[in-house]
Parts: sequence; structure tokens; C-alpha cells
Amino acid sequence: MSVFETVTGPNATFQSIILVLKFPFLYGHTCHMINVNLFLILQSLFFGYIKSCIPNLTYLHNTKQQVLLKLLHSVTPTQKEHNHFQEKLNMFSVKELVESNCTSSVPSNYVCLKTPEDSILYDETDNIPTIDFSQLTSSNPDERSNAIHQLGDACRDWGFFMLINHGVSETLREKVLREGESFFDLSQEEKMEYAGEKILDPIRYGTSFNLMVDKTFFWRDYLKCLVHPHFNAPSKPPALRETLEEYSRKGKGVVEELLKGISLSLGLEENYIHKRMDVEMGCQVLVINYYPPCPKPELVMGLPAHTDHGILTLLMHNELGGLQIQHKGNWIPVNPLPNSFLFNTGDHMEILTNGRYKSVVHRAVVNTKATRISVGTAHGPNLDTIVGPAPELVGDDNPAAYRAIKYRDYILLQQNNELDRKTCLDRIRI
Ligand SMILES: O=C(O)CCC(=O)C(=O)O
Repeated sequence: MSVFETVTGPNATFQSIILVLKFPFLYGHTCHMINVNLFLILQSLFFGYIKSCIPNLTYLHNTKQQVLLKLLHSVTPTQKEHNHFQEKLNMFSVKELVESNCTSSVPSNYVCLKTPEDSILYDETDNIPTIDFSQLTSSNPDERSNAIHQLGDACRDWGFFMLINHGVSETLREKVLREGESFFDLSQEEKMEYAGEKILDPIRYGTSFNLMVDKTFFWRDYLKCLVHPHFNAPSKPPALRETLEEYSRKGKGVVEELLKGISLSLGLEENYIHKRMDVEMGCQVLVINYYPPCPKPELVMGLPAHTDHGILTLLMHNELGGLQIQHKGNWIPVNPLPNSFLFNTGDHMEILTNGRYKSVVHRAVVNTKATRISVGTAHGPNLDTIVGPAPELVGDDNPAAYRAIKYRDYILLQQNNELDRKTCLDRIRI
């Protein structure tokens, strides 16, 4: 049966369920089919019974049937959409695409429209702030207070900084990158075991950003794992789980110290953000991005301009650059210091601080030479925490600029919509 063949009745419902099992990412569309079909069956039974009692209802029955059939037809895509979807199914991985395609071209559905401004880069890498973690955690009050001050400036002026002397060993960082990359070397069948459709699935392998909403595909495959409050990771390759668990735990420790410094830099009590966002049970999502080499990198995007939904994102990548951040309207390529971590403030930092610390727009570009791997860990509030601007940071001359929203709902809002260069914050701005 073709994916979009229009069938009705119990047979269609059964086939729809089979489809979901075969192609979990069709879930949304198929659920709709199942719902419509179940509804048709139920209403047929209902009207069948009533009709036998009151013959005059036949007309009403037929009319309703037509409307429902139209509804069903309205989810049947055009031929163009059908072809588009078939392509999605065939190209479920950009790694597979690169490895199976010996040509030097890029499929048209990966070509991103770029404005001239998109291509201009300003080399201000030297100015990206560097924070020394050993000073931030120093027992010397002057040293610590100086580092807190620098951290506050970095969050306010850049929303982005490099962290040195963080205490996470280079050996562990390299292991994460190496073993993370080896996940993508598993067979497509093994990886597809983790191809979840739902945004908050504990482990999710995929490609692009969100296949169900992307109009253009992005040149990346990814593996996302919810690593806190409950740790989840694939069981293959064998060493990956243990490595990611250690890395996530250490990363969380670093973030918790940074959040203390950030709270103090805002004039708040040291544990303010920790308590307010329930970081103890906070949602930590680790994403391994796999960007294979591309024959025409100027035509595609690894990840388009976006902001992160959490409070703070910790990022590192292999030896290949590709991260660019937006600063005062300019795109700046980032070349981190050796052994440093990159950090950026996310949307929930901007919401909580009522805009004092901005969530930074960034993107990832790809190259012709080799595969770029990056590992981002988003640290956010507890999924059920409702976050709005901190009352301490709101006043008559600085009214609340964002509506309070549950973190879970915010993630769904962001991830179920196309990354269209706008920050998701625009959706909750007052
Ligand atoms: O690959 C990178 O450097 C950036 C990744 C990123 O922005 C993300 O995972 O949200």
C-alpha cells in the first residue's frame, strides 16, 4: 500500500497501525487517519442503529458521511507532497545520502535560500569572552567576585563564552566525540531502532531538524538523549552509555557552579536559579550532531540560525570549526581555545532575567573536508516548572516581557515549528 493511499473502514485503521509500526515518524499523520477511521466506524455503527429505528435519519447520515469523507480526503496530500514525503523516507540519513551518492551535487531539497547578509562573517573571535572556572570556584573572595563579574558581563554582552580550567579531562571529551561518532557508524537498521517521532522521546535518532515540519532539510544527522533526571542512551556501541553518563554528570556539575555565579551576578541569592528552575530535577538533553562533508557547503546549512530552549547549553566539537554566533547583527565564526568548553545562554535564561541576559542566535555550517561532530548539552528547568520573569528583575520601568510557560510546553512549541530564523521567544513575548 502506498503511504498516502486513501482507504476507509477497519482495514484502513489496521493498515494505519501497521504503518506507524513501520514508520514511527508518520505517527502524527497516521494518528489522524486512525482517528478519522475510528470515528467513521463508530458513527456508522451509531447511525446504522438509529437508522433502523428512524428512517428519516438516512439523509443526515449520508451528509455526515460525505463531510467525514471530505475530511479524510483533506489529509490526502497532493502528488507533490507525496513525492516530497517519499524523498524524506528514502533519505532518512544525510550520512547515508553522502555515502550512497557519488555525485558532486546537493539534492534540491537541501538547498537553503540565503540572503547576502547571511554570508558575511566578521572575525571577532578574539573578543569572545573567556571565563576561568578555577577562579569562579576559588576560595579567594576577590578572585571569585572578579570572575562572577566577568561572567555577568559575558552573559549580558555576548550570551556566549569559552570556559577554561573546567576540570573535565581531555581524555573524557575525546572519548565522547569518538564514541559519539561511532554511533553513526552502526548500520542504518540499528540506528533506526531509535528513530522516534515524539519530541520528548528519551532517545531519538534523526536527521535535519524535525522532518515533519522542515521545508528544507539540513545537512546533519543527530542522536538526542534525555540524560537527566533519568539517564537514557543507546546500548550500542558498547562503551557509549557509560561515557555519556560520566560526561553528562560532570557537565551538570560545571553548569550548577556557573548558575551560582550567574545568580550572584544578577544580585540574586547564589542558589536562586537552581531553586527557581528546580535544576535538581532539571531536564538535561545531550545532542550529538553529525555533519558529513558536503560537496557544496555554501548551498546548505548544518543547522540554521536558532536559539536554544534551555537555561545554559554546554557545547564542544571535534577539530573542525563550523559554529557561528550572531553578535550585534553580525555573524562571527567561533574557534574555541584548546580544551575549552563553549557555553551559550538559552531562552529560559532570557525569560527568567526578563531580557537582561539574551539567548544567543547561532548556527552551524558544514565543510567539504571531513565530518564535523559537535556535542551540545542543553540544561533546562524541570519539564513541569512554569517559568516567567523573576519578580526581583521586574519593575515599573522594566515590566515583564514574556508570558510564563511550562518548560515542557515551550520545548514542544519550539521543536514542532520550523526553525525559521526567528527565536521561539517571539511566541511568548508580551
Ligand atoms: O554544531 C554546533 O556547533 C551547534 C549545534 C547546535 O546549535 C545545537 O545542537 O543546537
